[in-house]
Amino acid sequence: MDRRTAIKHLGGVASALLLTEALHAQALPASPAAATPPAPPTGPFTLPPLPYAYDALEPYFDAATMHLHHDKHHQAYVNNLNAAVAAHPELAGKTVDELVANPSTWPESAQTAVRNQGGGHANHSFWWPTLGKGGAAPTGELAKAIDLRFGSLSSFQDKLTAAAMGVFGSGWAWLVKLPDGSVAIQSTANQDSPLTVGLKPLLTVDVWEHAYYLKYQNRRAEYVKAFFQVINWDYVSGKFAQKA
Ligand code: MN3
Repeated sequence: MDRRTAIKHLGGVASALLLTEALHAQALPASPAAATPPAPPTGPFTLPPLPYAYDALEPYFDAATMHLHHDKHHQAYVNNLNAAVAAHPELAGKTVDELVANPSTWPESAQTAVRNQGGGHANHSFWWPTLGKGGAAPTGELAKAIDLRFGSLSSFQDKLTAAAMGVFGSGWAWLVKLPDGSVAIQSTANQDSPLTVGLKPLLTVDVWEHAYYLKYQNRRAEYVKAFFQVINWDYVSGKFAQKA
C-alpha cells in the first residue's frame, strides 16, 4: 500500500467512523435523563446494621466473611426484594416476616421473589442478632425445653450439626419453637423459612457456602463447630420466652 492509497484508506475509515457516530447519535434518546438507567429502589426494605463489630466473632467467624456476607449477600436480598415490591405494589406495607409467613397473600407472579429474596432478607435479619458472645449456654425455660427434647445441650448440638451437614446444597438448619411450646430441629433448603410453615425460629446456622467458604473452604463441619462458639444464648433464650 503506497502512502496515497493509505491516506485514502484512512479517510474511508474516518468517514465510516463518522457515519457510525451519526447513527449512534440518532439512536440516543432526546432527553439525557432518559439515558441514565433508573436507580434501584432504596426501600421499603433496608439492610439492618450488624449489632456488633465485623470482627466481634473472630476467630470463629472472620471479619472478611462478615463484611462480604452482610454488606454484599444480605444487601443483594434486600435490593432484589425491593425490586419485587416495586413491580408488585400489593406487597408493600408488610414486614418481611409477614410476607414470608403468609404465602397465600403473594401474587402468583411474585411468589419466587418473595420466597427467595424475602426469605433471604428475613433469614439473615433473624440470624445476625442470634450471634455474639452473650452467654455460653441456654438459660431458663429454653434450657429446660432443650433438655426435655434432646436430653442435653451436647446432644442438641450433635443433632443440629447432623441437620446442618445433611442440607444438600444451600440452606439453613434451625432450632424452632412448636405451637405446643416444645422445641425441634428443622432444616430448610435455599432461603425457605420456618415462618412459612408457622414455626417460630429460635436459632439457626446458615450453611450456604458464602457463609464459610473464605475461611473454611469446603470444611462445613469445622464451620458448624465454630458456630457453636458464637451463639448469643441470652438473646436466643429471650426469644423462646416471648409469647408470640
Ligand atoms: Mn447467608
